[in-house]
Amino acid sequence: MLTVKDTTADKVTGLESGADDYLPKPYSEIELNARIYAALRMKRLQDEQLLKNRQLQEMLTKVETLAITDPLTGLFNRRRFENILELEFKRTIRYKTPLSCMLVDIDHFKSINDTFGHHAGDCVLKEVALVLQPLPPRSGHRGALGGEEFVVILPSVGLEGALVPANRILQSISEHVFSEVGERKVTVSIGLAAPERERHVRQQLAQLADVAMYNAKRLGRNRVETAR
Ligand code: GH3
Ligand code: MG
Ligand code: MG
Repeated sequence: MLTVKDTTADKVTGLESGADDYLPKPYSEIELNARIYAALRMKRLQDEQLLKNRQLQEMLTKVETLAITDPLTGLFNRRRFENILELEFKRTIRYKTPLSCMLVDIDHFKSINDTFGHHAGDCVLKEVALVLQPLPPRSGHRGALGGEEFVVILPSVGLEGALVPANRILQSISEHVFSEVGERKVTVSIGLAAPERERHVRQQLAQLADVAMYNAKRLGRNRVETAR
């Protein structure tokens, strides 16, 4: 700001109204240039800092995404699963809406590995995720829990309602032709559980689904069992 007003109060008013610097007239051109260059130096430092902050933020976002993603399938991982389950559980209790949890475990996966190799096993895992992804309901949260276990959290869907998508998954997997395992059919066993109103805590829900899934194994695999 260049002005004829040059009392201290004038300078303060000028700076307070947004001027970065203040020179009274008559001014010296040399001083004006020196002050402009000083201001440009500050600006460059600020710009560099902004850029650094932005790069840092991008890196943080990437790391955060990696931390909640299963590297093989791209689905969310166990950590994120716990998180979503907790959020959905709270919602269920607050709004008294249903909720169900589906645990999907590949049948005899060890033998797939043993027969076709670990790489083929990995391909099967990826393809199971691809089959799961587009199946209804769209609101279902799909995750990979590590190993050969998958999970689907179904907000606003009760135990009866969850049987439909569960059977759909069962059928889609058993009909899918997997690329690295020749003629071999791949099946899954599914355990379903739903919280009884306000009685179950979050961990119990996952445990119940696990028990139901093991019942499905015990009863012959390639089937859905619900926890009652
Ligand atoms: P079940 O029908 O009872 O579930 O039998 P299963 O063979 O599927 O179950 P089990 O728990 O005995 O074996 C799971 C196998 O999954 C053992 C392990 O080597 C394999 N596995 C775990 N994680 C991975 C992975 O990321 N990639 C591959 N290829 N194999 C994995
Ligand atoms: Mg398993
Ligand atoms: Mg298994």
